[in-house]
Amino acid sequence: MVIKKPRIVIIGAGMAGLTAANKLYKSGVIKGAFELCVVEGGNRIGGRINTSEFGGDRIEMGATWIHGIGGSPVHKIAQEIGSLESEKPWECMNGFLDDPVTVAENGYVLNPSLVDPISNLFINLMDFAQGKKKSIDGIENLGGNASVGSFLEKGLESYQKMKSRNERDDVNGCGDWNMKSLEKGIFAMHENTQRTFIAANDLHNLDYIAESEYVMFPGEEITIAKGYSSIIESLASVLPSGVIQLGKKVYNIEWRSECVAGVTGNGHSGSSSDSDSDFRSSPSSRPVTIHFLDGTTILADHVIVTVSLGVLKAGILDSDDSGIFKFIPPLPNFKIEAISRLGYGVVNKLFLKLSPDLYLARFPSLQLVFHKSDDQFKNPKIPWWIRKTSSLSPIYEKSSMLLSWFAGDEAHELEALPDEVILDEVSTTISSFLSYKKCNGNTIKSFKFDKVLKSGWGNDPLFMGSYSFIAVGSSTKDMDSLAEPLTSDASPLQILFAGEATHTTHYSTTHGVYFSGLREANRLLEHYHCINV
Ligand SMILES: Cc1cc2nc3c(=O)[nH]c(=O)nc-3n(C[C@H](O)[C@H](O)[C@H](O)COP(=O)(O)OP(=O)(O)OC[C@H]3O[C@@H](n4cnc5c(N)ncnc54)[C@H](O)[C@@H]3O)c2cc1C
Ligand SMILES: *[C@@H]1O[C@H](CO)[C@@H](O)[C@H](O)[C@H]1NC(C)=O
Ligand SMILES: CC(=O)N[C@H]1CO[C@H](CO)[C@@H](O)[C@@H]1O
Repeated sequence: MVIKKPRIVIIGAGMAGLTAANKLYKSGVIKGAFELCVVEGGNRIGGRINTSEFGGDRIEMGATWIHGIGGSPVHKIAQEIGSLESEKPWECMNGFLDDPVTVAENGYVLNPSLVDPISNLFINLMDFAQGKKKSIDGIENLGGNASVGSFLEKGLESYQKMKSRNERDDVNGCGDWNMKSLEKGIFAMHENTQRTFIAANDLHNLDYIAESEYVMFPGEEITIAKGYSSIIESLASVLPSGVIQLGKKVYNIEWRSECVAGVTGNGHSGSSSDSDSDFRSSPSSRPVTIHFLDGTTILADHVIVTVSLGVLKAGILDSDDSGIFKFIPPLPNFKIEAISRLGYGVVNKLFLKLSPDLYLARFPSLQLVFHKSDDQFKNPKIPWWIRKTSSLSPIYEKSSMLLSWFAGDEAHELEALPDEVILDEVSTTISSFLSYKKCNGNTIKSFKFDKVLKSGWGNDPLFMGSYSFIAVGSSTKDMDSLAEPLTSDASPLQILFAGEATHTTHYSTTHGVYFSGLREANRLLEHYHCINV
């Protein structure tokens, strides 16, 4: 009789799944220790890494930056495979563009002497919240707040109090703005940039304490010349064809919950441990059965789940069993609670190609300051979904391809709008912001864009959003709970969890994802080394 090798199935061919597959293949499969396959619901690998072409440029629809090259495993791979150089220009090849032009609604170009003090205040406040600074000159009573949003609000208030600002302080030549409203507008612009970093609709929902627990890698932040997908392809290249199966959308996962023994799950009530009515009379030798939407099934000894926190949340909320990612029996309570508490939001990128007759000299790296939505001076032609956009910039110097980032409700709306509406409303907005050019005798009647491309992370059922954050009411402990494997005495390590939302200090980033994939691969490798396969 042939003894069956243990079978490991990885759900999801994003960064987490492919990192784990790469490690398990090199350290286990080629030694004959077990079988491996990766099942992916979409028709491509990469997940939230999605390098694309648009208007002749290589652009990133998802992950864009290596957030700090010092110690980053993603940077190391990119270096090793020669992905950091290219003949063709690439998105943000010059880093963050210098010398942005800041314009306030209705076309007031702001002097850096107005913008910089508020930008510095914002940076100082964030440094304080992140524990990099112990005090801020002239500002007292910081900290002790529940959310980053309320902390920032208080910081600006203290600043304006210190400067004795009031509504009557004019700003020279900016008719419908006064000093107080202008400072608020500039501050809000920075908050809106922060929303896109965090994927939070509202910074009042971002936990204050967690902000200081997050770890950034040191060094420059750079983009990848040959595209982020080159990292993915490199990880996948060790796997023989057939290991990755595309178009396999998981519907539900049947596992055996008898004697659930969470590694650190003591004190959590394991809801499912006593409800084990579905113990089968002649159980298969493999404890887990994965059911796909196409009606097929795969049996497995171990499953590494790497689907997004958004997909896990949708599975929990989906009470009418409409076929979104389910566990049977349901996950233990402590996991359900962690999944529910953690924050997960939408960020989308919008690319716009300038009309050829408008290439002009050079489109500026534009920072946008909007009136508050209840301000009497606000321009009624600018729609609400553009009012929290903080910038519109060429993707590299002199490029005619422009990029804006959107978060939260605005990012959702962007997905829902037809391309023509986007083109029309952005043109109107930018034309009104840049109408100042008229003053220079250099009349620009309207800014026209030819083509538009936007990402769609919020509505895609394979993602349901972009990345996670620590919401008020949750903590990084919830990420540990999420990372805890489901295991039982009879069938150890049945279900393991990797992915962006399972790393407590580097969540939301590709390098955090990489570490989580290695962590789960190593968990299985250790398990099998112990019993000397
Ligand atoms: C717009 C945007 C910008 C970003 N910018 C950056 C950045 O600059 N720097 C950075 O470090 N990170 C960035 N990120 C975050 C980064 O992309 C993610 O953290 C990372 O790619 C997530 O990898 P993952 O493997 O955890 O999940 P995923 O990439 O989501 O992989 C999970 C896979 O599971 C599949 N799947 C889902 N449901 C099912 C199912 N039912 N059956 C089968 N398969 C399923 C999905 O199709 C997907 O391929 C960005 C993300 C977005 C969306
Ligand atoms: C990935 O990129 C392609 C374009 O190459 C795009 O059509 C698709 O919508 C992108 N996926 C998401 C979720 O944005
Ligand atoms: C939740 C919390 O601690 N909020 C505090 C934020 O800071 C202000 C000003 O110090 C306090 O009044 C709040 O209680």
